[in-house]
Formats: sequence, C-alpha cells, structure tokens
Amino acid sequence: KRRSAEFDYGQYHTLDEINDWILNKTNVYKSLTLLFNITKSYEGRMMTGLKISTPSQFTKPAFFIMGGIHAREWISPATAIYMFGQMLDRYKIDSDITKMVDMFDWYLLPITNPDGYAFTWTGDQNRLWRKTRSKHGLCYGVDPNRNWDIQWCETEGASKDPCSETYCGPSAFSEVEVKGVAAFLQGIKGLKGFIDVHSYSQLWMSPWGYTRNLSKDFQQQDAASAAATDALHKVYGTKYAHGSIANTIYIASGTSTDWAYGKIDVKYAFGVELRDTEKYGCLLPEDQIIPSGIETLQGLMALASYVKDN
Ligand code: ING
Ligand code: ZN
Repeated sequence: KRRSAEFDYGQYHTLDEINDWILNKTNVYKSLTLLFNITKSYEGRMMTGLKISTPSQFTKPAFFIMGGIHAREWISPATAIYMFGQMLDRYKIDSDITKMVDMFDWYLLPITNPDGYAFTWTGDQNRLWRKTRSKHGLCYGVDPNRNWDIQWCETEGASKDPCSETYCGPSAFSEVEVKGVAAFLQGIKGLKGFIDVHSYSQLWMSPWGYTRNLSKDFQQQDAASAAATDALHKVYGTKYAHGSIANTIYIASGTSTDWAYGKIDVKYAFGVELRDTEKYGCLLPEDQIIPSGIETLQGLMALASYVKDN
C-alpha cells in the first residue's frame, strides 16, 4: 500500500495545506478519487473538493459533506479531512470502511468559506472570524449560512445589519461561494445525503431551521440522526443531542441544510455541530481532532447505512 505524504491529522492546517492534501490524495488514489472545483471565492481563492467514487457497475447515490462554512470552526474541516483520509487509507483494509465507501459517491468540500478561513490564520485578533469577507459599507462579511435562497432573511434567525454576525447579505446567493456550492449541488445526480459541518455544541440536526414546525420527513430524518449519534456515543461516550435545527439550537433562516432539503429535495440533509459543548468552543485543542474524527466517522458510517436503506 502506498504511503500518503506527510500530513498530520492531529493538527489544524492552512487552506494551502488542505488543498495540497486534496492534490496528494487524488495523486495517490487515482482510480478512487477526483478533484473538483466549485468556483473562485470573492478574494480569488479556488474552492477545491475531493470526490471518492469506487468502481461499480451501477450508478450510486451521492453524499455531500461540506465543512468550514464558518471560518473559525476549525474542527469542522479537520474532522471532515480525517474521515475522508480514513475512507481512502483504509479502503479494502477495514471492512466497515469499505462497505461505507462503496455505498455512495462521496463528495467533500472541506473549506466552503476560504477567504474567511484564510483570515482566521492571519493573527489572534482575527481567529474568531465567522463570515465571508465581502464588503458592505463599513462592515465586512455575510453569514454564508444565512445566504441560501430559502426563506432568505425572512425570520428572526438572520439579520439585515451588515455588521451582524448573522448578516444574510444584500440578496439571497449574494456570496459567490454560496452560489457556487448551490449550483454544484444542483448538478449532482442522485444526491441523497448532505451534511454541513459546524462547531460547536455536539448536535446532529435536521430541517427545518427557519421554523419550529417539523418537516414532513422529520421522523425518518431524526431516526437517522439518532443512529448517527448512538454510534458516535459508543466510541468515547461523547454526548450529542439531535432534533430539528430550530428546536435544537435556534431558529435560523436561509441555511444550507434547509436549502438542500427544501429546494433540491435531499431528504437526508443535516447540520452537525461538532465538539465541544462550552469549554473551548471554537478554540478546540488539537489533541481533540483525531478523537473527533474517529467518533464522527462512526456516526457517519451509521448514518450512511440508515440513509441507504431508507
Ligand atoms: N451554528 C449554526 C449557525 O449557522 C446551524 C447552526 C447549523 C444552523 C446548521 C443551521 C444549520 O448558526 C454555528 N455554530 O454556526
Ligand atoms: Zn457554524
């Protein structure tokens, strides 16, 4: 088995290092992977992702995972990268991994907000930046998880103030990154699963975010979340709550998860909040990256099986 280049999964990485990791994986696993590009960001950074697709006679359903939509939530890309690294490095070695990988065409966009992510690496005073970096009068940034074209800025769960952390933007899909991901998602045939990975709070959530009313598929969506969090919990005892977004965390409108479910009909669309609950928040120590990766991978495996069968 070929060794992958030096990449320490137990550390946080810059955008360039993450893009190099994608390049490396696509070079090492040529027959299993493809690199995909979404678009260039507001500041001109390429948004690059990794697709895993193992040989099959049949067209497989697709599963899309996006991380780093909020710049400061570093555990999100780190965990997602760990999981996809394991899915490649242990394919045909670990039977559970092999089964899971073979179930879907897997798409990973590790950094959905590259300008914001790069900004959080430019000094301690910028480490907790959340939004994109587009300019709106005196303030910078749109919340890319309030910018999707579904009940856009219609409820209390988003702000019209450009200086707010939940600014919905001047219009739905004003952010080139968000618009780009939406177009890419629309182009995926047979998209059956979707996860937008955030931190922190340890929650596995399904639509809706814009209303406390439950979706018509809530029972199945939440059963899938329960399967995921049960499997995750078995690894180290980490407790995740699950439920609809609005009833579990707060009302949020114009989110990626609502859009994936409401606009492109992905029944199994989730918003996941990774570790921790309050101690470190977005400044989660690096020694928790691999444990987060290991437990979340078990959750994802259980979720994938549920989604496949339902
Ligand atoms: N929390 C999310 C936010 O965008 C969320 C909550 C996640 C809402 C997924 C909808 C879907 O506010 C954080 N921490 O960003
Ligand atoms: Zn977030």
